[in-house]
Amino acid sequence: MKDQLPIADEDEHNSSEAAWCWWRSAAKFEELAKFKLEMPNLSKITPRIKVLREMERLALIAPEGLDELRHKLLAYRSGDFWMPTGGIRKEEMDIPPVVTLLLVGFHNSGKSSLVNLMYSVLGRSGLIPFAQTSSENAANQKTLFLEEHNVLRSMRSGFCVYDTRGFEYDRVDESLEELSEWITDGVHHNQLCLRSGDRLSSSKDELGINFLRSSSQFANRRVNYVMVVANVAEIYKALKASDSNPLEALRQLFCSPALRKRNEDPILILTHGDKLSMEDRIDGRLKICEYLGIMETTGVYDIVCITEYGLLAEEFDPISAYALTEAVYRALLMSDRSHLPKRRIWDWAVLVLSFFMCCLGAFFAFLAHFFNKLGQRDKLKL
Ligand SMILES: Nc1nc2c(ncn2[C@@H]2O[C@H](COP(=O)(O)OP(=O)(O)OP(=O)(O)O)[C@@H](O)[C@H]2O)c(=O)[nH]1
Ligand SMILES: [Mg+2]
Repeated sequence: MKDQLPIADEDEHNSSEAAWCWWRSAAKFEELAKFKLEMPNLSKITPRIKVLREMERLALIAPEGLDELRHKLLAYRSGDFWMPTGGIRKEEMDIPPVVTLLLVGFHNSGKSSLVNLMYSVLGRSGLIPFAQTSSENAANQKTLFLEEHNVLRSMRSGFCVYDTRGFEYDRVDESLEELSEWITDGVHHNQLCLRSGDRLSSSKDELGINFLRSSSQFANRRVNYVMVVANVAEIYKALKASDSNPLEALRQLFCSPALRKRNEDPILILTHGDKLSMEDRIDGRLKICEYLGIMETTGVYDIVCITEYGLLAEEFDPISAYALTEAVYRALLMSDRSHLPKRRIWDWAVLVLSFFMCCLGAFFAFLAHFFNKLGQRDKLKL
């Protein structure tokens, strides 16, 4: 592994390497090297330099770190990253058999492409597409069902990833309601995501197939962690055209009460960065993080989801491959930290008793109101 910050050197880097290390010709990159040589003056480390440093960290770790992290994920069993706290044993915790990671984001942000990249990087499936991606001009290809993916392609897999239907920028309220339902009620494979304004399929056969597909015989999963996928190119271009709606919609999604229940930020994955110039790509990330009120280098990953035909993602873009693996690893760490203790008989008894007391209270309030009204009517008659 290289022991110092690699600085762009035309002779050393072939063209494909230059493509993954896209940030190395940034204006501030030379400054980053200076920080490495001198004692860093922390006040001079701007957010832009922090992003460059983070990208260099990924580039340094990626070649050896990818295999290591992939093995950790292959060996992972639900609850493995749980830390004993509060004097409670692991058996007393409510840990699901399979940890569920939910991918959410706006239409065409790249959720299904990200799932395919996970199969390629983690399940070593080459380029077989498992999730249906949308082509920009074919509306009927968008994801309409929730899909459960075992991206490691292993029977012992300790986690699964859910691909969801994309939200619309101009219907954020409806999207947040749908998200809240997924988080509260759980999700299952092939769950149909119907929205007002959807034209239901007229063909009887298709209706039958849709009904069977969405059968609730599939296991219901409690959502353990959420990853928000955002199209940085779309948001940044809109901002440049003085349209802040996509960014505001992303903020509402990212900060929605449903995702705040555990008081932790979801992981943010920025896709489509390859459609921007290098400076705009960094600028887009900074603007989004600033608007969302999050650190530009913690829990945020810039991942390009497309692969060149015939190449595994890790050969084509090892840094995106590593960043994706780290994002999944981080999501599992965070979800294992958030398990709650199992409910015991006593907890259930208290819950039932509180419910009963509430009902009783409501009943007496109703009686008081009723007799009060009756008394007033009798008084008027007298
Ligand atoms: N250039 C580029 N294209 C991408 C990237 N990620 C996804 N795409 C393309 O963007 C389009 C939409 O990607 P999808 O993965 O279908 O998006 P989605 O979020 O699943 O869309 P819905 O299911 O409709 O919500 C496809 O044509 C992908 O090939 C990326 O990082 N860079
Ligand atoms: Mg999709």
